[in-house]
Amino acid sequence: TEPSLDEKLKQRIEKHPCYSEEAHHHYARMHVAVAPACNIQCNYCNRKYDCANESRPGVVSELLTPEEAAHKVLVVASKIPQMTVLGIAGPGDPLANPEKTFRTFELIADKAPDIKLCLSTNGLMLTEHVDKIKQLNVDHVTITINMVDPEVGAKIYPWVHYKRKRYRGIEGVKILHEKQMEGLQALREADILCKVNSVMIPGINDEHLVEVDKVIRDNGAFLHNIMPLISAPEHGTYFGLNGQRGPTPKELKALQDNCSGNMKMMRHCRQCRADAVGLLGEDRSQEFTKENFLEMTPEYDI
Ligand code: CLF
Ligand code: SF4
Repeated sequence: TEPSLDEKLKQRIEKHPCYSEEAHHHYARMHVAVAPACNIQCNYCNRKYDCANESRPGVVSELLTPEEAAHKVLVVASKIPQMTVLGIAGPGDPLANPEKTFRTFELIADKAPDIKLCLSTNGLMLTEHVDKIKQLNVDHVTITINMVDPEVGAKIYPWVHYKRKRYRGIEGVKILHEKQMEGLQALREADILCKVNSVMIPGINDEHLVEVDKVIRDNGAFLHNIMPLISAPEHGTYFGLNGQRGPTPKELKALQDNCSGNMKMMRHCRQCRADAVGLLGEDRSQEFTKENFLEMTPEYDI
């Protein structure tokens, strides 16, 4: 059984299609792809495509400037009134592109203050930016946490780029791990709702994710979303060189069941693209390509 949420918390999530399973039937989200750079390397990532930590592999989203992104949000909001949440989730790491990410949020908060702002990050630069995130009223932050043991992490992350220096192997993973844990605590202290995404990689972190679930829950995460590795070389995802497979739906469900303590487990994630538009199950991104939306004017002032 799910824990009972107090009224205030309910209100914060009731129109967010990812944080509330119920909401995803009625409310839509959109992403704007304003953040191209990334500061770590995941073994399953091919940089030609969207960030695989919050995205469907094999998809190339059209990069936008913050101004183009803000225009797009107003256009979409006037065509899709159920659109309640604007997320920045790539195509790289939003906090490896802080100027672009925050400029976009500022423009949207100014022109469409009713739209909830959402952010997804690998967590490396979260503590540096948590004050700004709070100040901009971003109430939903996702951190992708694939391990809490750097030995496991060493099989997932070959390097981390932190403060102008590249750290290889376990040295880099330790920095990432510490920063992710600090980031979780900083979100808790700032009272920002935190979801954790974990990519399930059979034979690498699948059993370990039970421990990850426990640690993040103890550190105040609100929701855990375990996503399957989608491993397909033709889609630009691969794991190392040895043809790592993704989990079967049965394996994924078994792990999610194993983890379900007293924290909610997200089970309706659709692994969206970095320029996704619409309800979680529908993809309307192609109605709003740059070529299209730049020609459209919002139907009303929001
Ligand atoms: Fe986007 Fe992510 Fe915000 Fe949702 S998606 S930044 S929390 S608004 Fe949602 Fe898509 Fe799954 Fe992400 S279904 S990939 S969990
Ligand atoms: Fe790729 Fe995302 Fe990992 Fe960066 S955080 S390497 S963009 S999957």
